[in-house]
This record gives sequence, structure tokens and C-alpha cells, in this order.
Amino acid sequence: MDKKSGVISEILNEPNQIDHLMEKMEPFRRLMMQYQCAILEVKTKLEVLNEELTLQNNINPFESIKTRLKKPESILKKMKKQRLSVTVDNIEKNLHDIAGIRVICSFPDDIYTLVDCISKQDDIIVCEKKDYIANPKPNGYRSLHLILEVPIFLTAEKKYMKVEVQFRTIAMDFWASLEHKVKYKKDIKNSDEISKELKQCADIISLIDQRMQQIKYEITENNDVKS
Ligand code: 0O2
Repeated sequence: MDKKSGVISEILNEPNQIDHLMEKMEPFRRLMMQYQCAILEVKTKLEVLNEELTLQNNINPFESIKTRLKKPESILKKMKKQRLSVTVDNIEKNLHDIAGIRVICSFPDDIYTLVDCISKQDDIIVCEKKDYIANPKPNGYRSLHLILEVPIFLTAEKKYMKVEVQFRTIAMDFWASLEHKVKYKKDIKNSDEISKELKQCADIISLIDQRMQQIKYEITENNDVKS
């Protein structure tokens, strides 16, 4: 292992040594620490928005927020898949989902409100936006993905870090969790049938999300008229 450049390709074929070597490799550990800080920054921004919007509307725009740092094994797998040499520089340049946040909302409109508010913040750069709610994937997958760049302030530098934020409703999350399990399970006998069934469920879930949204509007409007 070349400690200076951060080349770690030698460990690719030695999975049992990955954790041990990763722990010892300072540049990699530093990069992971920086991604963890970026997660904290974006999570706090979203929580601040949640607090304010809850006070304004009496309804919290998100139900829960989950964060994760991509595991070393998954990073290596993705680098290998992209046929990239495994250096710390290459990891940072090519992988945009090392820092991940998932925001689970009750209603689709809350997703767009949060996306709009966070995208407008002047220290945030929106590098990429994929709206799989407006344009669902052929399998029925719905979510809105952002790749954000956020500054972190370290002892001797300010550095912009990428964070992937996925926004979905509770119902979309329920669907995606099961579909993810099916996707990674090998040797499913009736996989075509299951895919068809999942696609139908995704469409039903989308309709329910829209109807629940409509009911929420009606309740809010009626309350506004009374008060
Ligand atoms: P995992 O195991 O969840 O981390 P990229 O990440 O940019 O290389 P892509 O496909 O261009 O890959 O990005 P995209 O479409 O924004 O998808 C990124 C993530 O969204 C995926 O990460 C999944 O978490 C989720 N996702 C995308 N499509 C689907 C889908 O059809 N079903 C489910 N359940 N989740 C999906 P990973 O790394 O692929 O997987």
C-alpha cells in the first residue's frame, strides 16, 4: 500500500483484511470523517427547516431522517465495477453517495417544499437532481434524489463535500425497502411475476399518496375558512 497517494488496490482481493487496512489508512479515515461532518451539516439544515415549517403549518414535513456512511466493502465494490483504481482521490472524485441521507415525508408536497428550501440556501450547491416521483423508473421506483455540495469547516480548511439526499414518502419507502430485498435476493423462481406485482403496487401507492395529499388539503382549507 502506497500511504502517500492512498492507493489501496492491493487489498481488493483480500476481503478479510479490508477492515484492518482501512482502519490503518489515515487519508481514507480522514475522508470518511469529512463525509460524516457533511452528513451532520445537511441533517441539521433539514432539521432546522422541519422545526420552522412545523411551527408555521402545524404539520411536520418529514416523519424521519436516516443517515449512513457507505461501508468500505461497498466503496471498493463500486470502484471495481467502474474499473477505477482505488485511490482516496478517485473515491472522492467518482463516488457521490458515500454520504447518504434519506428523508421520509408523509406527503409528496412536503418533499418539494423541503427540496426547494434546501436548494435555495446560499452555501449549498445542487450538483444533480433526479426526480423519480415526476418520472418514475420503469420498475415503479419513486423518490427524489439530490446530490448536494456542502461546506464543512475544519481546523485549517473549508472544504465542499458531496452528500446524496433521497426524499420519499412513507409509502414509497415501504415499497423501495421490499423491492430492494427482492433485487438483491438471488434465484427467485417467479421473478417476472413479482416484478409485475411490485410495479402494480407502486402505481397503487402513488395514487394513495395523491389522495392522502388531497385529503390533507381539504382539512387544511376547511380549518383556514373557520379561523
Ligand atoms: P444501495 O444499495 O441502496 O446503496 P449511482 O449511485 O449514481 O452510481 P444511479 O443508479 O445512477 O447510481 O443513481 P440513482 O438512480 O440516483 O440511484 C441511487 C440510489 O437510489 C441507489 O443506490 C438506491 O439506494 C436507490 N435506488 C435507485 N433505483 C432504485 C430502485 O429501482 N429500487 C430501489 N429499491 N432503490 C433504488 P445503490 O447504490 O444502487 O444501492
